[in-house]
Amino acid sequence: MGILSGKKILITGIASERSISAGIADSMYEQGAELAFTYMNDKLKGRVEKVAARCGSDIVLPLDVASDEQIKDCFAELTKKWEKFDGFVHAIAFAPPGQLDGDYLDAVTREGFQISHDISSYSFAAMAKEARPYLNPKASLTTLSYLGAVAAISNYNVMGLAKASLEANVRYMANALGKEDIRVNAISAGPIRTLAASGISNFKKMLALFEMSAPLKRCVTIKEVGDLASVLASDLSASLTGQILYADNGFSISALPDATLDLVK
Ligand code: NAD
Ligand code: 0WE
Repeated sequence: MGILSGKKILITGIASERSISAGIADSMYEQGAELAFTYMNDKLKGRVEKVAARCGSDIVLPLDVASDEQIKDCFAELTKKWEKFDGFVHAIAFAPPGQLDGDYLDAVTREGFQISHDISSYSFAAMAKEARPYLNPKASLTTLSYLGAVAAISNYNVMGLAKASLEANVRYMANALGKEDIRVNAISAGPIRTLAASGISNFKKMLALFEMSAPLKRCVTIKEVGDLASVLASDLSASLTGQILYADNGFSISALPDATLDLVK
């Protein structure tokens, strides 16, 4: 029996086998959860169905979080299958092309700012608003963040601001939902090669530097992030809410790693 047996959890954010949320789904399925899935558009439907099938699920629903109507419809459809459920995973981020490259002030625009905050932060609260009536006590909501929320990282630009907003959102949502015994947390993951990371300048170099610098001397895998997400969704973390947990092999606690000192003569 796994730590999630009897739990029903909705997974968003799968765009490929490499998606962090695919690693989360695999871990949660291994831990005995019943899963349902969303896909952003028809292009991604088949890929999500594939992950759903291997996780024993045939609940695959459309959800573009830019649309309030789609968010409403998604939970209305879900509750035709599940009267109540035990939480969801929000693994969604988007900044318009051009925002995540070069000098922050040159790149940022009013529209880029608005869209990235809407899709990457507001959508977490928007989903919680609609899911609320259907959530069981002890439900758990989890989102994905990145270190760029709390430190300036070249090229991450306006996404850093959107993640800072998302992390504050975690605290305000935890505060609002606590009275219903619903917990809200984020996992701040180290860099992982996914579609969201493809086309990012110097990503390969970032991974190499990460591997050298992190106390555990390796990159983070989607399965490792998935296993932490399973703990957050389970009753084994019943006292944990409003927190940002770092699934980063210790990278963020090290200020001057030996390996980077060796880069200088
Ligand atoms: P990914 O490209 O596999 O997933 C991003 C998902 O966002 C996609 O499935 C896409 O369909 C979805 N999405 C974008 N706009 C949407 C919309 N309007 N409606 C619904 N879905 C939408 O990449 P990933 O790396 O697995 O990203 C998942 C989460 O993890 C993101 O929040 C990302 O910021 C975060 N994260 C990623 C890394 C990394 O290095 N890959 C590190 C830390 C945090
Ligand atoms: O959150 C992210 C990236 C999310 C993302 C990616 C894209 C690429 C394509 C959001 N919007 C878009 N829009 C697009 O048009 N990550 C944590 C991955 C990531 O992105 C970086 C990173 C890391 C890590 C950008 C610069 C520096 C590091």
